[in-house]
Amino acid sequence: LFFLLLATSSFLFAQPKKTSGNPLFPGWYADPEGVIFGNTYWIYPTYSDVFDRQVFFDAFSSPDLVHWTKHEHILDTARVKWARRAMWAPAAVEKDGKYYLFFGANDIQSDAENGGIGVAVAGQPQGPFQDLLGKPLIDKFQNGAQPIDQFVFRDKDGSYYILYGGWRHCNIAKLNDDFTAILPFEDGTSFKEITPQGYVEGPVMFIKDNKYYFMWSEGDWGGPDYSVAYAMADSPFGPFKRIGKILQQDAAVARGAGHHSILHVPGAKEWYIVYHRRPLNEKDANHRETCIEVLQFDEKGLIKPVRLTVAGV
Ligand code: FUB
Repeated sequence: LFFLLLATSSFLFAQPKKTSGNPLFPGWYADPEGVIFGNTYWIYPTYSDVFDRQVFFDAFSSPDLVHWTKHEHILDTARVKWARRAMWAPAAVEKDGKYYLFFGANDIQSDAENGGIGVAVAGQPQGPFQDLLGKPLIDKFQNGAQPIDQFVFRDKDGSYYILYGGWRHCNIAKLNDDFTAILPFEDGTSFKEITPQGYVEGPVMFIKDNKYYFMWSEGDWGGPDYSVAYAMADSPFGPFKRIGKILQQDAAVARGAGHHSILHVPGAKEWYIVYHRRPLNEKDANHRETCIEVLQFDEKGLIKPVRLTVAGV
């Protein structure tokens, strides 16, 4: 009787799973871009295959963060003529019924090389995506910012901005209506530097209670101390006041926690941070897994430190 009661009570009081747990899905998936299209959660990560090549993207969709469907090869280098090698760190956005995937390619180290940030478009979130321009949208260093790690942000007035930048520089630029060009600002410049203190790469921006939150990755991307920090401002152009780190390695769980994005259903109580991290026993720089945690704010709107979990909640 005791065991029957125990089994019945644990059934009645069992909490429904909130996510599929960490990692969210198997495979070396990094730089996860989490985004909500309609009633569906989507994640667009970088994929590193067994040869450490990053020549195509898979995407994952879920109605509930628990059950995931994998969408294979939504874009690959064969469909992007100028992408000779690695494509990574996608940013996804829906506009006027079309789905856009911004990505970095070729990892250029100077303006003499071909590559930078490209844009692909599809009629549905699972692709297949096609290269929109036949060339990069941003192919040069501006203000010292390497054209990688882009994030597309929709401001309150409906304007779209692209934030991007490696090499410890972050730029913001205004996108035109169909994402085929960068629009100059009123002062005639096209790129404004908004690098906050400590910034390395992987910018993310969102608005909450009229405040602009700017988050980024810092530390060495291949090392254990990779982490996420943030700043706040009253405008997308800053000035951004650094608040501090909120996500970092936990020697008991995983190392190298960084390159993240945010999931929040408008009006819902829950906020989530989607990020990658390295299993404790992994040494390969590209062996990173996509994970999720709850993101919480205190009464002043400051982000509380995030705990790395195995359960993913
Ligand atoms: O995946 C390649 C690089 O690793 C990204 O550009 C960085 O943000 C880091 O996550």
